[in-house]
Amino acid sequence: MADELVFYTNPMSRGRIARWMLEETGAPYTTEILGFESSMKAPAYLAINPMGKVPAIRHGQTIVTEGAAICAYLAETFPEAGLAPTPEERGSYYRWMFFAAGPLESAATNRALGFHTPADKSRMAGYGCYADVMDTLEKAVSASPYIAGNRFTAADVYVGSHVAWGMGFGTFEKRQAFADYVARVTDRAAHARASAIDDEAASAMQKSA
Ligand SMILES: N[C@@H](CCC(=O)N[C@@H](CS)C(=O)NCC(=O)O)C(=O)O
Repeated sequence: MADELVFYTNPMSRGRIARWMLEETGAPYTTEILGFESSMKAPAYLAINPMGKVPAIRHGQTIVTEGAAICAYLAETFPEAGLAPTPEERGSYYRWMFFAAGPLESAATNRALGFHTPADKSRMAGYGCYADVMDTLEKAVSASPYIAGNRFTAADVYVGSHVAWGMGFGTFEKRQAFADYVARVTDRAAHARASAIDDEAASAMQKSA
């Protein structure tokens, strides 16, 4: 029997990245929706993710947290989906997935919170400064149709989600290359399915609040 796959999320969160990736795999999974101030901080969930944050998955006895790790784990665990990198794609795949999880996420979050790296201290910050991160991202999404080459991989689920969110929430500059990349990577049935599921769950939560 296949290992049970359980997805812990909130539809108004980075859990949407993992939902998209789960839908891409085609693997059956069950969803546990958690409330931010309630079940996400309860002992049962803290045993899964001591950070009290979503997303997380449990696959059999294996727990994976962190959106990027979930994307990479699912791509390797369900190779039939064809979203893990080939040897030729591997370098760019990991490079840009880690870039998005580290420098990109930190630069965008700090900026949104009003923190700007002092020019003489950018050497200390892993992301240097926001402007360099945006310029680097633009080069990365323009170098090839997809972030790791000529075909869609799990790295596009992760990087594409960040770019789409950043543009939507105004934490990224609105550059044409970003909009074009988002349009390319989100034009997929799994993305549409995942969005519909989370939109419906979000509206049900809002109605019952
Ligand atoms: N580094 C984590 C961040 C996860 C995260 O911050 N999730 C937010 C929602 S978008 C959360 O669960 N916040 C609840 C809280 O911190 O109380 C990842 O990339 O998955």
